[in-house]
Amino acid sequence: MDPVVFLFVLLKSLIQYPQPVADGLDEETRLRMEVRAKHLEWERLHLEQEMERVTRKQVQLLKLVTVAVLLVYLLVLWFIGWKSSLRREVDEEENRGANEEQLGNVAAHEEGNAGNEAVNEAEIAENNNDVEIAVQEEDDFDDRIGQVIMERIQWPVQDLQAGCEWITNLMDNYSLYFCHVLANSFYPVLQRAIGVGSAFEGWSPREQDVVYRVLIPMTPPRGHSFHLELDSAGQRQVRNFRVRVQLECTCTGEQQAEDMLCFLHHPEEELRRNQGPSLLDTLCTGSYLDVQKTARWFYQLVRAIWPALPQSHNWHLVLLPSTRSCQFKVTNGSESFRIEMLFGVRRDDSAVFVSSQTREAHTASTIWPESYAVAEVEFFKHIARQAPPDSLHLKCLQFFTRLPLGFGFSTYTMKTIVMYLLNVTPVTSWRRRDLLERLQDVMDSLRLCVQTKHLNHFIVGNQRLPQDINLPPDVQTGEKYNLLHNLAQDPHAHSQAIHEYLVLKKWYKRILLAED
Ligand SMILES: *[C@@H]1O[C@H](CO)[C@@H](O)[C@H](O)[C@H]1NC(C)=O
Ligand SMILES: CC(=O)N[C@H]1CO[C@H](CO)[C@@H](O)[C@@H]1O
Ligand SMILES: [Zn+2]
Repeated sequence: MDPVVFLFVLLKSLIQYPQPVADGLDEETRLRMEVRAKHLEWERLHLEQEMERVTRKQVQLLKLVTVAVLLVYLLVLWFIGWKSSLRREVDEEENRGANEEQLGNVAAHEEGNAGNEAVNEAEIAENNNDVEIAVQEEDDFDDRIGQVIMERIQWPVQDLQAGCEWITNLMDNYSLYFCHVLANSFYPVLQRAIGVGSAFEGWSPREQDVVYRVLIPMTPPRGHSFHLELDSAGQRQVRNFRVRVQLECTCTGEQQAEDMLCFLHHPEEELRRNQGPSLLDTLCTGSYLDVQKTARWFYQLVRAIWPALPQSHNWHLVLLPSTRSCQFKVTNGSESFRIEMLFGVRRDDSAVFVSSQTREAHTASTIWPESYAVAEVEFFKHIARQAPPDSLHLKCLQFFTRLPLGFGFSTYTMKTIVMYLLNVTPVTSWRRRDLLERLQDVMDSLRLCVQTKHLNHFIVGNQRLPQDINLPPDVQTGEKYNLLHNLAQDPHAHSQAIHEYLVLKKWYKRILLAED
């Protein structure tokens, strides 16, 4: 077996260490689990020895290389220093000579000086060349390291950009029909879908089953208004909202509309006979917009419109179950895309939404958690606009989000670390020659986070975000929250995280320094 694969299998078996045995278990099971635990323990010891041996060898190798590079570097520096001190001596001598000559023959002096200048210029140029060559050599060296690392990592084969374009096209097609179908109704008005999540940010932790996520902003239909209410009963870590739907008078004023009856001031009988139901009677529970009802409505729309789309000729639509979003897959025999349509309401004019997406398993159907997905995708776009085309920041992120698959660090933790680094390092320092340094930055940051049990959310309370990402004031100045709060609260989780960090570090070194 390939040693790397072997290690990974071992690691996985370690992570799936059996849970504490419940009291009711029979003796045989207990025995079997004990044997298994022993076996795992043995595997762990073996693994540790293997790791130690490998790292010791690699550290020695690394030391040798470092010493060699340092020696060469010192030699170059010494050579430059020697040459420039030599030049200084020569200059001083010549200046002294020139001064003496000045007293004598002016014409001869001028000639000599001109000659000196020419010589000096040539020498300075030569010295500059030496420095440039030294810097260039160092860059080349780093670039080769970067190249080796790039070749060593097995990058997933995926064309996210083509996928995103296809999905955007599909959503635009859907959008036309949404407008058409909903024109005279009092359902939410659906705005253009916004691609969010890893695929639209340009990276993805998984090779198969990339999920293309879009968020569809909803605005109130005629005669209605939305009011976002912070739900204080929620936990501190997640800010939950409810969307209160209110009927507005359309007799006069801003909302005035000729082709509809006012929900507030026309007799109920007339409304029932001549006009569709208000949003309160369709997708709401009480006076609050209901996520699950809205999701079911989305499913109906997606299914009903599909046959009308040009894509339906060559592609097959499969709806997938979900209570808080609309998930489906489209397949054409050789290729398939998995799509998740989330929906939400924009907070003011900002990049923050309240959305149907949730991390919690059981969220009441009228609860809309605050979502920063759009702000994050905007951050990645902001970086992409400024970064050179050969920037590897997304590869760095991809590397680290694939690496801990099966480890205790979430992809969101790794993404947050990379976002922080992107925000403080110049966008030009993510090229191939900087790769080793940037990867090391991520590892160092992760170590620091685990040590201090602290990693703030990247969006909430971050006042150093790029100006073009518009946040509501309460989010911008909001209380920061610690994504690693569980490490701070649970000592066991903390020691587990330290252990996982150490394993991850060995794994990381193993990949970067692997001997062929
Ligand atoms: C499926 O779609 C992909 C990409 O659009 C295309 O390259 C491929 O030829 C299609 N396959 C079939 C069987 O139509
Ligand atoms: C209006 C619109 O976006 N139409 C697009 C629908 O999809 C086809 C191909 O899938 C495009 O060619 C259209 O431009
Ligand atoms: Zn009215």
